[in-house]
This record gives sequence, structure tokens and C-alpha cells, in this order.
Amino acid sequence: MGAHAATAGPRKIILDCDPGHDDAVAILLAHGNPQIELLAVTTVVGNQTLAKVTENALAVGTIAGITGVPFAAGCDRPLVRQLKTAGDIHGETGMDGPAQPEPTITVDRRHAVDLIIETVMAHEPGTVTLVPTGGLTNIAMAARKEPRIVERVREVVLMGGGYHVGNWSAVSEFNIIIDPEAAHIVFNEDWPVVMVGLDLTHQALATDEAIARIEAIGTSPATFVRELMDFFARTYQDHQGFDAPPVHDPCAVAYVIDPTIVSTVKVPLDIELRGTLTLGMTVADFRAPAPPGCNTSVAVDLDHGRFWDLVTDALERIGDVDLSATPSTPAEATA
Ligand SMILES: [Ca+2]
Repeated sequence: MGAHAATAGPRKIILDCDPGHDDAVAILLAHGNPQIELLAVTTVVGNQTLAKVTENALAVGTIAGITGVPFAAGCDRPLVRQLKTAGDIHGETGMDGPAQPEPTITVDRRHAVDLIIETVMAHEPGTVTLVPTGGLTNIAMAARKEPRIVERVREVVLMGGGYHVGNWSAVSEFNIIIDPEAAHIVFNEDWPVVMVGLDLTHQALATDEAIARIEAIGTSPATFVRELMDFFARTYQDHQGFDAPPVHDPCAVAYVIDPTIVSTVKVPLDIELRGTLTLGMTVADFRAPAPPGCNTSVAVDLDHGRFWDLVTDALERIGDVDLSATPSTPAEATA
């Protein structure tokens, strides 16, 4: 894994997300882990409308006590297809369950696509990793608007797809099927792509033991995660028949932190755009060893214990966050 030995110090990431219960855990893991430097949080339509997932991202940033990190909203519809959202799994707000605080973070005025481009171009080549945990609309748009980001990005570590399993259909996963053309762009650009798909994330179950460890932390961010998981567990039980919910998105962050926790295999990957049964399938060609120059990989095996150690450790480091502080806007209005 030469890519991981290139630079010392924390890994710089842009988290492009659609919170989303598991996106919320991804934000908390990225913020709380000292191996990660969170450069920006960008939002894209997906689990719910852009307005809702952006509000949720700001709420998570507030709960986590994140300061000095820009949060920007991106594309509000897929490139080609009609909008699909996932209210059955994530509820009416996209992050149903816990009460949400009034955000103390305001949204950046830049479009997420511009913020991604500006951030990548402002850093040394090979130092910024993109971590998309929603549909790939913003990332595809950024690659088209400023093609020079492609050779500058260190790698794209995305949650989406699956080489043996789907969740939206028999073979397609939600983040890919909501914008397959965007996924096609991202998977075919000349940058390293690591697909952390359902094959891997279905191993990241929020078991009773994992939740008990988080609950025992006793801080407001930990309680928030426990309440998120209570809701997520019910919808995953009702709609997908899982005994414990798979917490997909932080697996991509965990790979960036420590690739020994999320092992990968190089394999050619492409996106099906025309299948009547297979639209949005991430097609992995395992027939032979990956050819030279293959720059796509799939995540295969999760170390479940060490994954939850990372999440627990991040929440412990974040500690308690005072949510009683009045949002700045009303105070300014009366001043
Ligand atoms: Ca997501």
C-alpha cells in the first residue's frame, strides 16, 4: 500500500455526505480521530433532500463541537435520473431519532463543488483524500469542472456499491443507483478509487455490545450516536431484516485511518448504466489478477472489534460538548 506511506502526519480529507445516521457517525469519527484532518464537510442530495441533509450535517457538526471547518451544500439532484431518497431507512428528516440542536455552524456560501475544487487545488498534490459517503454527484461535477483535481487527489475512498450484494436492488446499492452516471465518471477517472461497499459495511454491525460501549461514555455526542442507532436499528430490522444495523459510512473513514482494519483487493470496477435488472451495479472483474495500472480496489474484510474501538475512541476524545450555548443569530439580532 504505497499510497499510505507517502506522507506522515494526519490524513487530510474532504467528507462529502448526505446525513444520514451512518454519515453522522462518519463525521464524528473523522473529527475525533487524531489521524484525520477534516478539511471540509460537503453535502449532496441522497438520504433526503439537499436542504434536509445539509441541516443534519450542521447539526452533527454542532453536536461534535466542530469549529473552523467549512460546511457547504452541493448538488440538489442527480446528473440524469429522477431524485430518489431513503426515507424508509433514515426517516422524514433524514436523521430521525434524536432531538437535534439548533446548529451553531452556518453553511459556507460556496457551492460544495467549488469548495472541493478550491480545497484540493490549495493543497500539495497527493495530500487530499476525498471520502464520499453519499451519491457521487458532487465528486463527478468537481472532476468535470476542474479536471486538474484528478491528478492532485491522493485517492477517493467511497462508501457505495458492492461486488456481491445490493440493497436497492439485487445487485445495486443506494449511493450508486441514485446517480449511476456520476458513479461512472468517478470510477473511470484516473485516480485511485477504493470502493468500501456493502460486502464490507454489512460486517460493521452496531451490535448490542458496540452500542453498550458507546452508551457507557455518557457524553452528549455519545448519547446522540446511541439514539441514532436506536432508530437505525428499527428501520434496518423492519425494511432489511437485519438483527443489528450495518453502519456503512464510517467504514470509509476507518480505511483512511488504518487500512489494516479494512482490507482491500485491487480489481477492475465499472458501473452498469443500461441493464434492465442490473442498473447501478458495481461490476468487479475477478477473473484474473488485476492488470498493471488498475487503480480501483474493493474493501473485503473488516476487523469488527478494532472498527468499534476507533468509533469509541473518537467519541471519548470528543468528550462532552456544551449544547446550551445560544445560537449566534438571535443574540446578534437583539444586540
Ligand atoms: Ca451516506
